[in-house]
Amino acid sequence: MNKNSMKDKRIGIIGAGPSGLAQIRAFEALKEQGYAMPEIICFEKQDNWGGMWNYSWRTGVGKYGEPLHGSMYKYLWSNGPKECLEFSDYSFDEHFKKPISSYPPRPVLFDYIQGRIKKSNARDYIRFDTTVRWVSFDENSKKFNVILDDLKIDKTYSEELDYLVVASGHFSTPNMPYFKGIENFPGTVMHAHDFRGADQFKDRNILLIGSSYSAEDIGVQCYKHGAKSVTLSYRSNPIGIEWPEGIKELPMVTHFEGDTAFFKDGTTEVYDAVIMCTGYQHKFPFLPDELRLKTKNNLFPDNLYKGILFNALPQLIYLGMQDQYYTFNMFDAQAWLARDFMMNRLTLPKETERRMDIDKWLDRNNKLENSLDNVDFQSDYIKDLLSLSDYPHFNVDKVAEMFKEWLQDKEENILTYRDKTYQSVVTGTMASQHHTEWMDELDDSKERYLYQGEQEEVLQDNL
Ligand code: FAD
Ligand code: NA7
Repeated sequence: MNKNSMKDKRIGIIGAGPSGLAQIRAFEALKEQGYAMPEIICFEKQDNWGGMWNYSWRTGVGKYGEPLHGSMYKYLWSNGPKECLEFSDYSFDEHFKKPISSYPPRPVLFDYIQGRIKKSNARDYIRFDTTVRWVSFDENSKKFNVILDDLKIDKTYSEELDYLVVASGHFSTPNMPYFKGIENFPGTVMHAHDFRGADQFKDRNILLIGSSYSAEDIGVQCYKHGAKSVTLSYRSNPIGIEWPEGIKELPMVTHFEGDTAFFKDGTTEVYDAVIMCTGYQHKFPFLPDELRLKTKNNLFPDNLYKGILFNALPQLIYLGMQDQYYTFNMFDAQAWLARDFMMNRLTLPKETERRMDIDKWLDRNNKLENSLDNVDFQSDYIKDLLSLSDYPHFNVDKVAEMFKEWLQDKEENILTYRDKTYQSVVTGTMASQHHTEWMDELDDSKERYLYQGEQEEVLQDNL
């Protein structure tokens, strides 16, 4: 292929979170091989990159009145082993220059994400404080028209683009169910999206609705930081592990009367706060009906060929729209393939054949029965992606094994699973043990995390 053939094309990326940054990195990797780059513009509504990992103390709206993106909170530690998400072209060893533990806190992973992208001129591609308002596609010119707001100077303008990559995330718009009587609940009622840390729930009796990642982690965080009692209320299935005294699971709430919650099994209990850990909506307010991905949170959203290319219009690409076991390395594998498609390095089969491929994955997705099946499914999906691009291969089977061990670790002890260590499939390095057990570690700062304890004090004293 002619290495200059794409240089007049314009590519837009919506969002500079891990998925959008993966897309930029994928192009940079090709540039290093001597390819002329198309014009790349990434639109990011926040004032920094990192997406979810860019913590905000705000709730509701950002400083320019846009819906606040972030759902992460203080004291958030990785909820899976870092060895399961490691970039295969930028290892933890390369970034931190020493082994670190398997479950770093948010600021440390944020630092890692930035390390890879800071090595290039990625920032030059990104327009911060810029919200995508509306997208349309012109059938004649075969181009997208994207309407944007420069929030800082309050100016609306538009861009014409040949390809559009939607990397705007899907854990930001709350799914907020209604329960009869909740409007009269006298205490705090919030969605997990607005939870910013466990401090305010010290000595409180809290009720979490949901039985997935958010309920599990917010429940454990509140327990760790001194909540009086934590109750998780499940709709379909309980998490079903042996909880420590002070955390329990009950079936679904039926209704509230004042500060009392009534549960399906007849139990009633009084609470100080209710946190809806009821998941998120895939929400794309900037996309018209015919271009919008419409899906629930699952491992293979419909209508995306290879999980990324909108089948009716492959020039429209979605990254990271799946429910996630794999995260950063999956976004990379997707972004490399998307890049090859945009660079004419990948020839697509016909729409009907693509549809058959999608159906094959959907069919298998429908038959998944448990978390172990889910891990195998997403692992096979990653292998499929890796077989189609030159993203540096990694041992996916080994990562799948680690995910299964992680599930087991959590089941054995939800309070200590983050003290376990795993081996990198990228470098072979064994993670180190964190200097403090997770339950005793109340400081999630990078400085504290990277501090080497007495060893470092001795070193400092000798300087
Ligand atoms: P996001 O990180 O959500 O980034 C999307 C970006 O798009 C944002 O920067 C946003 O501002 C921007 N954007 C959105 N709309 C617009 C618009 N209209 N115009 C311009 N820009 C826009 N993953 C893990 O691997 N480990 C964990 O421990 C972990 N914990 C999590 C905890 C919580 C509470 C949540 C919510 C998620 C967690 N995740 C975790 C998953 C996390 O979502 C992914 O790791 C990752 O952030 C997804 O990257 P993304 O780029 O697809 O989306
Ligand atoms: P998930 O994983 O989508 O889970 C949502 C949970 O909320 C799940 O247990 C649902 O029960 C429950 N839910 C959803 N709607 C309702 C209603 N109407 N009533 C009661 N319960 C409901 O979202 P999470 O926030 O836990 O995790 C998302 C990401 O954030 C994840 O990647 C983490 O890393 C952090 P169900 O089982 O469907 O019956």
